[in-house]
Amino acid sequence: MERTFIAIKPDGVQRKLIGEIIARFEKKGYKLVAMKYIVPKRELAAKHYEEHKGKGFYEGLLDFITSGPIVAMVWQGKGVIATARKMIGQTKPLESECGSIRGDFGIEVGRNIIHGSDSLDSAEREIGIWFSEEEIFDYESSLDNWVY
Ligand code: ABT
Ligand code: MG
Repeated sequence: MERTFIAIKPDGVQRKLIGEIIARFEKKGYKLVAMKYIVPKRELAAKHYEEHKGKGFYEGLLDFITSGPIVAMVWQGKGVIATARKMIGQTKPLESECGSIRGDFGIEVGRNIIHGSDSLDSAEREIGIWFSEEEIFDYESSLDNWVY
């Protein structure tokens, strides 16, 4: 089953959006298979955002993402990588559709609330950075038959 890495960023946590965001993914039918609440070390954040190294916003981005607790998660289900990106919205909240998380709750690109992997490659890479195999729990659920 497909998996993606989702993180509620420090602004999402501070703005009390944890429950709202998790509820959206649960109600969609996706399964939470891993979760941790941490203040990321700069080294971890740098690995996560290595594709942006050298860009003007990179150091500020690392300052921001390491500035407080985040909720790091792995969500599982059919089409979850692309669908999570749709549920999240565009990088710039003001360009995001209403109904998406950033469209409903965000304004600034540097305060865009949530992260979601943008491809199968990045999902696998990011899950590997944030979680070990033993921290991921795939479990049988009686609801599965009603979602699929
Ligand atoms: P992430 O989910 O954080 O990866 O955002 P997304 O994939 O939608 O957008 P990308 B391009 O990966 O941006 C990563 C973070 O960098 C911030 N950013 C990006 C800026 O601050 N200025 C910019 O011009 C761009 C392109 C937004 C993203 N995260 N935050 N916070
Ligand atoms: Mg990205």
